[in-house]
Amino acid sequence: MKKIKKLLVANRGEIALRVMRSARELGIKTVAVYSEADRQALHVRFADEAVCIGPAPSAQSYLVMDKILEVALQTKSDAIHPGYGFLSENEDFAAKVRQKGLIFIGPSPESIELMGSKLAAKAAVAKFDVPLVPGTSEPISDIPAAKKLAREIGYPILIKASAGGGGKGMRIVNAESDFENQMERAVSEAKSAFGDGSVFIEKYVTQPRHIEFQIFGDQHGNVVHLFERECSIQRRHQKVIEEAPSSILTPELRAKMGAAAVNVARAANYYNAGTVEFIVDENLNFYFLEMNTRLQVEHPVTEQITGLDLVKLQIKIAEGEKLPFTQDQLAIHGHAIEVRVYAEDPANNFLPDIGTLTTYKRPQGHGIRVDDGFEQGMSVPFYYDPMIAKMICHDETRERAIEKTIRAIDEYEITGLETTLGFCRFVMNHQAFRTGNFDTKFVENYFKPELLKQAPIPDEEMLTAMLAIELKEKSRKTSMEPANGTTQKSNWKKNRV
Ligand code: MV4
Repeated sequence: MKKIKKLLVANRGEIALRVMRSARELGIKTVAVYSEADRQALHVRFADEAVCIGPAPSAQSYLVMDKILEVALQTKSDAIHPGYGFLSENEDFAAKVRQKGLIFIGPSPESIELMGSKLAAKAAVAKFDVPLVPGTSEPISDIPAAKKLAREIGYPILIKASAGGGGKGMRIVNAESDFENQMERAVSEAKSAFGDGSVFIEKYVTQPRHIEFQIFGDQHGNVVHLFERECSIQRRHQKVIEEAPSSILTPELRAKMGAAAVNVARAANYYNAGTVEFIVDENLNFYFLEMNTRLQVEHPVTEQITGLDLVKLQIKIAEGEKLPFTQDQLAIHGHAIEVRVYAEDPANNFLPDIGTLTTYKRPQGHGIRVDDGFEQGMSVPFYYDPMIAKMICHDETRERAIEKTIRAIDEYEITGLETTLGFCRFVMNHQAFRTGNFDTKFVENYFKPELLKQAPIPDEEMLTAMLAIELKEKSRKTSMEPANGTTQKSNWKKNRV
């Protein structure tokens, strides 16, 4: 057990601030690193010490391992927190941090490496009774053999790059006539993008929901899950809205998926925070997709429903402490929704919109949390991710959390650039979202920029649906029935409007 007295945060923006706040509460000194574009950034001002590590482009600053390690040693830091993105899932960085005698706040380099290879991950978890999408767990290169397999699995199928992830390097094949062409493209794309041309094939689940489980392990072999997050509202594989819990999980299915998520962690000898991604099909079959070996952007929704500070937990575990609770001591409290406020124009294909926050006023009130890295008058630099803020609303039920989110969006004042706030209000008001009948194709199926122009007026049908949900919610409180009338055999897809 080694107590951390000083922590270097190898990141920027809201997550750097979020990590430093928890560190400070634990009496840990903080060190910021920053690029020349971030001299005035809030994470630099918040930290006890700050060191410039290079020019604006991240390849010359936030991604330069040796520079960051040098600053950690110079400032006599004991540990490094990588946040998300940048070096957070780089096994070489995690290994180098250790070689310098420092603590990496995250899993072992071996766990990061294992999960970085989608094929190695599938092979490892297959032995632990974790459901996988029908397909191959070996790289496939022989075209006739691959075609035969694809025919057995049944079209449509998906070709995925082993070194890919997060939707990168995926190709859908609808018919055998298209197979050879797509396979050749997938291999050459994977080679040039990742330096590894290994691909595999899976049955394509056409309308999946994306449900992920937060897991936590300590260095003594204990692993728990902190329930799920529903992340189906995305565009270009980028999440915009996340919530917990998911309205389609029954307590039984939650327990089953949670146990599978814990098994994924066990298969990787995993410790610290991690996320196990599943897709769930219309019959509520669930399949393991991949594991993210970092703290995720959307971790606050889990914090709101569990009452835990995940960063503090990460630090304690990195110090060698045991998990302070067992699975049966954890429970879900209420419902939390996160909306991501990006400097993007939803009316223009969600293209980044850089500029200055001429007005920036956060919403306030009970159950509202805003994690951001900006103040009024600051500009959103074009070098990095255009996320301005995450707003997390927490209330007793899903319906109340939705109402609170709408109220808070209306209260949020941002001028000077376009944001995703209006799009998020559109989602909150949409019947498919309200009733829980949506999947990863929500944006594709329902969103048109014109819809943002008129204020949505709930029609009679909508009011009736809302009333029905309200009544259901009331009776559920006493009967312990799952939300939205879902039973083991859900009909969330059949009800689509
Ligand atoms: C899939 C799939 C359907 N079938 N695999 C996208 C991100 C990466 N984690 C894997 N992804 C998918 N894998 C099979 N066999 C659909 C997706 C997918 C998706 C998954 C989660 C959230 C959003 C998505 C959007 C498009 C495709």
